[in-house]
Order: sequence, then structure tokens, then C-alpha cells
Amino acid sequence: MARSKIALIGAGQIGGTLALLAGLKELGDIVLFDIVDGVPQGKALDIAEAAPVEGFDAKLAGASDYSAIAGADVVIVTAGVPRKPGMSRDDLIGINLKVMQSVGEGIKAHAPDAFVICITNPLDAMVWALQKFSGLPKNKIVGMAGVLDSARFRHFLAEEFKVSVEDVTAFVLGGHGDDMVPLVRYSTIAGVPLPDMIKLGWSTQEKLDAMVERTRKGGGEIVNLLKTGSAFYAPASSAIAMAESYLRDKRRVLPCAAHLDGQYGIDGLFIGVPVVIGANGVEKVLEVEFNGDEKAMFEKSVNSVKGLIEACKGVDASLA
Ligand code: A3D
Repeated sequence: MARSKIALIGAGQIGGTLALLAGLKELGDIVLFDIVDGVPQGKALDIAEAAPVEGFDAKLAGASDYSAIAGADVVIVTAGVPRKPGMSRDDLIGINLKVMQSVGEGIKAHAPDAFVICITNPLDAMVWALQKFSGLPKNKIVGMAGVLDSARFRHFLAEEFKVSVEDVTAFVLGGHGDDMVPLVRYSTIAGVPLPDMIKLGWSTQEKLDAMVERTRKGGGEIVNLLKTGSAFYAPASSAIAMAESYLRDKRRVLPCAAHLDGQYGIDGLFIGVPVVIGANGVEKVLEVEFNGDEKAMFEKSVNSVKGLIEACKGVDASLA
């Protein structure tokens, strides 16, 4: 059986980490693409030279021509610019929207059957625009944000409760902005919902509220520490989990920015919700009930995403 092919559009901090992880997990052959000639080729060669030491088999190539992604099974898009301290994700719209146009056209021409994972910010708007520019079926394109936001929340919870990260599940919905919605009722320690863990005296409501807030601002915390660029290890791990679920038909239930067609009362937007990812891409959306507060938080987050989409339409009239 032929190996799968994974194309990484953008060979920057996340792109390079994605290539290394895809190699270590033997997900398939890897092509790194970037407009800066030499960078994708250099990173591909560097990782290929790590393969004998790590003991994985994968072909790695670097390219600055879209023909190199032909026939890719999975495409992961990080092309664009990341945030600098003081910038919001929304400040990136002008530049990254143009990048999505060229990436969308490249995918449409060379890898129209791929499962596409977008990471470029502002995420919920860029995945929406990428779908428009590429014309991909809506079940074959998702945005990565919820896996990362949940992983951040899981890390904070595991530290606070002093338990393994493996036994913490977390549920974060909505857009990938500071008003994302970490749902504590659906987040658990080994199946026990967080409000019950508070009742059991393992932590306090104040500490839980602080962890929710830290999760919401998790991206900014790292931007402020790094000073140049944004997080890349955990974002890459998160996208690889999504790619693996598709390539190995694992049918994992992962929070992704998925196209909604009436679910959660939303039509025509990409919003972070739990979905089943299997061999057919997004196979099912898991719709949960909200209580009053949760509904208000979700609506606020959705309104922010709507604002971003309007801003995109203002920049590029062809999207209106
Ligand atoms: P960076 O290291 O700058 O890499 C981006 C790469 O894209 C660079 O190598 C550029 O040369 C390349 N590039 C720019 N324009 C094009 C183009 N037209 N075609 C192909 N390649 C191009 O950034 P990064 O890897 O740290 O981050 C990439 C993106 O991911 C940014 O937009 C970040 O804001 C975003 N990001 C999202 C999350 C989410 O959770 C959604 C988390 C972290 C970063």
C-alpha cells in the first residue's frame, strides 16, 4: 500500500514542527511548501537527516511550487504571519486573507481531494475564506483551535488537581478568540465533571474561574513570553491529532472549527464544536445542550466570528 502524503503549506515554526511530528508518527511522506525559497527545502533535509537516528521512514521534500503538493491526502495550512505582542489575532486579517487566496487556489488546482486543516489566524475567518477560495467540500476542511484550547485547559487542570493529563478531558467551544467558551460542566477528571470535583473539595471555584480565564488568554500568554511569534509546539501537536484521526479513520471526537449547517442554530459559519473526524472528513457534529450562561457565552463568541467574516468581506469583495 502506498504511503499517505501530507502537504504542509507554510514551513515556519508550526510547519517545521508538523513535519517532524508527522515523521516521528510515520503518518506518511511529507512535502513542505513555502514562498521563501530554501526554507522548506532546508527543513525537509534537516528532518530527513533526523530519520535515521529516530528510526522512521518517510520521504521529505521542500518546494516553492504548488505542483509539489499534487495528490496530497492531507494539507495543513500555516501560511501567513503570526501575532506579535500587542496584536490581536484579528489584526492579521489584511495580510492573511490574501495568503488564503493563493493557498486556496493552489489546493484547488493540485490537491482537491485532500482533507485540509487550517491553522492560520484569525482562525475561524481564515478557514471560512479558505473554503471559499478552494471550493473544497465543507466536510473536507476544518480549522484547528479547539484541540489546542482544550489541551491548554487540560494542562492547567492537571497541574491544579495533581493528576495525569491523560485523565483530564476538557471541552472548549466557540471561536478561537479571547471569548472562546471553556465548558466546565462537560470537562472532567476521569469522568467526574469539574463542578463535582469542586464540591469534593479538590479545588475552589475561584481557581477554576482563573484557569478558564488563563485558557482564554493562553495564546497571548505565549506571545508575550516569546516576544517574536506565537505558540508552535502545542498547535502542531493538535493539528497532527486531527490529521491522524482522518488518515487512520480513528473517528476521534475533537473540537474543531467546522462548517455548521443549522447545528447550534448557525448556518454557513465555521465555529469550534466537537466533531467526529474519520475517513470521510467531518462525519458528524456533536450537539450538546447549553444552559443559559453557556448559551450567552457561545452567542458572544459566535458574534465575534461574524464580525471577522464581515471584516473579510470588506477587504475582499469577491467573498461578499
Ligand atoms: P511563521 O513561523 O511565521 O510561519 C509562517 C510561514 O508562512 C512563513 O515561513 C512564511 O514564509 C509562510 N508564508 C507566508 N506567506 C505565504 C504564502 N503566501 N504561501 C506560503 N507560505 C507563506 O508562523 P507560525 O508557523 O508560528 O504560525 C503560522 C500561523 O498560525 C499564524 O497565522 C499564527 O497566527 C497561526 N497560529 C494559529 C494558532 C491556532 O490555534 C489557530 C496557534 C498558533 C499560531
